[in-house]
Amino acid sequence: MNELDALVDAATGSFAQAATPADLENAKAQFLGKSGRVTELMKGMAALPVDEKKVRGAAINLAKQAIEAALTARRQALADAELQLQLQAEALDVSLPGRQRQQGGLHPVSLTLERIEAIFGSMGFDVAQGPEIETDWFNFTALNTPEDHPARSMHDTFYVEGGTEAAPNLLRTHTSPMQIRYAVQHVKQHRALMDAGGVMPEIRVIAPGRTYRVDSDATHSPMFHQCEGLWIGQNVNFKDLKVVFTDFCRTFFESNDLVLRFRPSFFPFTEPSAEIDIQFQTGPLAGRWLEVAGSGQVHPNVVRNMGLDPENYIGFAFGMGPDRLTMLRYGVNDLRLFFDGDLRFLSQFQ
Ligand code: 2NM
Repeated sequence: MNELDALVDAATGSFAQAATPADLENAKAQFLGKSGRVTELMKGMAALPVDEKKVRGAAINLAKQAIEAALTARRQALADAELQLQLQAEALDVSLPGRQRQQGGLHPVSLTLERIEAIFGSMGFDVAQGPEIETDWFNFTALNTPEDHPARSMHDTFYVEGGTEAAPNLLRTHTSPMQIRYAVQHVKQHRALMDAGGVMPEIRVIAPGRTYRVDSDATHSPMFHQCEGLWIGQNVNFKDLKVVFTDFCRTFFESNDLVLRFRPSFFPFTEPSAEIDIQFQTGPLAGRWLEVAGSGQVHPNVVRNMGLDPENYIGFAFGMGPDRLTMLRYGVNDLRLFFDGDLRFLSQFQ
C-alpha cells in the first residue's frame, strides 16, 4: 500500500473512532487542518521539479478528496445516529389503540332536579338557590318552629361554628329557609307598589338543593335533597295547589292516570297541612299509595315573617324529596346507592 492510500486509511479509521461531532472535527484538523498531514504533504511538494509536482499534486488531491468524502460520510453517520437516538427517546407508537374517553353524565338525582325545575319552570315558577349553612332564624324561627321543637335538638340538626348561642348557625334541615329569603326579597322589591295601594305580583318559586339531618339508614342519608315550592297571592287556594301538583306528578312520572290524595298532617309552618300521596293505576307500582310530598297553607306567622299581611295574602307550600322521587322513578330500593359514588350504579342512568 502506498503512502497516500495509507493516509486515507488512517483518516478514515480516525473518523470512524470519533464518537461525537466535536471528536470528528478534532480528527479532521489532524488531516485537513492548517498543519494537518495533507497540508504538510502539499507543502512538501514545493521542492519537487515541475513535472513530478503535477503527478504528485494530482495524487495528493485524490487522497484529499477521499479523506473529505470519508469526513462527510462520517458526519452524516453521526447526525443519523443522533437523530435515531432522539426518535427513540421521543418514540410514539401511532399504531397503539387510543385511550377510550368515557362519556360522563349527570347524577340520577341531578336528572330529577333538572326535571323538577323544567316542569315547575313551565308553570311560571322561579328557581331559587341559596346558602346551605343557615341561621337559626331562617331555618326554624321564621318558619314558626317553637323553641322546644325536637327538630331543633342536636340529635336532629347539625350545628356548625360561627354563630352565637342566641343565633346559632346550622346546616339547613330543609330548603324552606330559602323560601323565606326569596319571599322577603320579593316583598321588599314590591313594597312601594303595595304602600301605594297596589297588589304584589304573585310569588311562585321552588327551592331545590341539599339539606342535612342527623339521620342515616337505608331510607335516610345525613345529606339529602329537597325541593320546596311556594305560591303566594291574594286568591291562591288548595285547589290550585292540587292542580299544579297533580300536573307536576303526571308530567314527572309520565303517567296520565296517576291519582293524588291529600291526607291531613301537621307541620309547624303550615295550617292546615297535608301529606300528598300518589297512586299509579298501571305499571310495577300500581295500586299502592306512595307518599311523595308534604304541603299546606302557609301559617299566618310565616306569611308575616315574609313581610306580608296574612289578612291580605295567602300562600301554599309543598316540600318533596328528589332522592325519593328518583328511587320511585327508576325503581331503586336503597337511598345510599345514590351517595356511594359507585360507577357501576351511576353509569346505568346515562
Ligand atoms: C313541606 C311541607 C309543607 C314549606 C313551607 C314553606 C314556607 F317557606 F312557605 F314556609 N316552604 N315549604 C313546606 C310546607 C314544606 O315539606 C315537607
